[in-house]
Amino acid sequence: MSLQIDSTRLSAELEYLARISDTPYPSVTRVLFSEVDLRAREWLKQLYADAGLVVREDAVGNTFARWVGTDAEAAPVATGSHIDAIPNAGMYDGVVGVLGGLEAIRALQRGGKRPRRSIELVMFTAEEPTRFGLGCLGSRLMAGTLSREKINTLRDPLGLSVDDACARAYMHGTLEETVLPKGCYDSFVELHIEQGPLLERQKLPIGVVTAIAAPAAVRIELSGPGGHAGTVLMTDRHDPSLAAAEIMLAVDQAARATQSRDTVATCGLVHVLPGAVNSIPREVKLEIDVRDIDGARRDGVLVAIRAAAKTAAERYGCGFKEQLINADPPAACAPHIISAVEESSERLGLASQRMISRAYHDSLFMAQVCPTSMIFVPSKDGISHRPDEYSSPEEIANGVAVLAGALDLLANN
Ligand code: HGY
Ligand code: MN
Ligand code: MN
Repeated sequence: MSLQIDSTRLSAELEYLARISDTPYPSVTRVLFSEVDLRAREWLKQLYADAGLVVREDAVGNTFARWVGTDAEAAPVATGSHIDAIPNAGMYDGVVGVLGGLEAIRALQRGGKRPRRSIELVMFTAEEPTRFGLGCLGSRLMAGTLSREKINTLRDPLGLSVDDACARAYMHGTLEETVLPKGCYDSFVELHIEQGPLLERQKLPIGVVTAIAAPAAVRIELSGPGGHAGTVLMTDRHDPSLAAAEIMLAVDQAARATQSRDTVATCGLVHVLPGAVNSIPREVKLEIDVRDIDGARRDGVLVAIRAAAKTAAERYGCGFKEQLINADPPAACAPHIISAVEESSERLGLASQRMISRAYHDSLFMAQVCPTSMIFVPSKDGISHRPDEYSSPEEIANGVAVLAGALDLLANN
């Protein structure tokens, strides 16, 4: 089947969605259930309706748009990604997998052949950790990996719980109902920008993901008496920002110490309170991100960081609290899904290469629901989570065509 991707329409939709944001174009900020997030969701549901898809939404806002196949009872094939964006991010992360997934379905519809299995486009809620500090909230719930007690510990910056936030966004149902039943999907394929430099450097149009790195995050809170920056003598100070500085360096050193290029770590969030130039810090909150394709090696780095943090807090006589936010296993992608993507690329004359994903994605959790893989398209200079994130219309259209071909293969197997 020769598929036509409407790249002009897709580009226009990407540009339109990029402007539904809390920061000015081309920067995108779209945090879970913000006014812009809700507006973007409504706009997407209209696009799904225009494509004749059957739409449903679960209690946390995961949205499902199904093209019903000839065998409506057969387990569907799914695709999808997220549209939420961390502050001052780019316009392609996640969105390419949602709008690109929609265009893949529309291209198959234009091909005139209804698939045997239904094809379902999923828009996952809160892939980014911005609001509740935990990434992949929607797909974790779908995979049944988020316990009620863990959900109850989550609070947003205003102290709201996940349940409160869902109620205020007029979501219906309970979080427990979001868990997908076993066998609900035959397979899942996510189209996503690479967010790294490898495909561009090797001049390759398509990446086929074989595994997804294991993400972990730790929150550390350091405290001290604070006080007047001018009057408290240096010998009397217990300044948590000094402990924090040592910990941030220890994070970097612990990752480099494994000597593997697959180990990465950073301290992406630093809050200093009260946050006045002439007041000695009273509290410093750090959030640390550690990842590796090897779960055990990642855990070793976590141990080293937590030990260094405790030592630093003792050295400066600071209060010390730590909380492991998450430490997830890596995901292995399914060989037959990888082969379906490779076959689709080959049929299109597009070179592809197998690779790991260093970023996490909803596929990390969908791999616990059904056989899963991902399709990557190049990111200019490997840039992502920045307003200058970029993938060209042609690169995106290639990814959409490969996705459409893979969905067609999987939905008619
Ligand atoms: O952080 C990640 O890997 C993803 O982009 N949320
Ligand atoms: Mn992201
Ligand atoms: Mn993403």
